[in-house]
Amino acid sequence: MKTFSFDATKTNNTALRVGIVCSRFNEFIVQALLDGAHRGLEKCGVDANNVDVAWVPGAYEIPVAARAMALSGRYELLVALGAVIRGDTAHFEYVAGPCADGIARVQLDTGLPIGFAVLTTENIAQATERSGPGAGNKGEEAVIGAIETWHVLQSIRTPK
Ligand code: INI
Repeated sequence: MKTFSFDATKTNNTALRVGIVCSRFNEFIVQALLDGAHRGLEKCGVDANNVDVAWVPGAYEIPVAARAMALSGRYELLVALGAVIRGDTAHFEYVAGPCADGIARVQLDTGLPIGFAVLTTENIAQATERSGPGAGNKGEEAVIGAIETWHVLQSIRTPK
């Protein structure tokens, strides 16, 4: 029996190339998620020179940018960062649903792991809680989760 299980912070990740898609809507929250993502990359030992960040206007545009990054062949894994906050406009569902569905579709169509930290919250306080400098920053969690998933997929494809 083989078991494929990894602690991403204990694997060798220096050569991993990471693409991050950020949405500018609610930018102060997304910037805090990006700060968390950088902390996660550092904890996992990813070389900062191997990380690209693409900013799009809103969460609705994240899937198409993630798809372009995935199809470029230049990244082992991607991370999606955004903040959809219900109070902001009436079309919360029209943005949050397609964003999540689109990212899931890109992930399955391309086979690239995509860490998902597009917050969908009722208010700014909930979004702030999930994007702070300490534990529980969803950007940091998404990076570490995507790296873990990449190692699992590698092992499934080419078991040692
Ligand atoms: N985009 C977000 O990222 N978060 C939101 O909360 C949001 N709201 O509430 O409207 C939002 N809308 C913009 C959308 O993502 C697109 O950028 C826009 O519709 C242009 O295509």
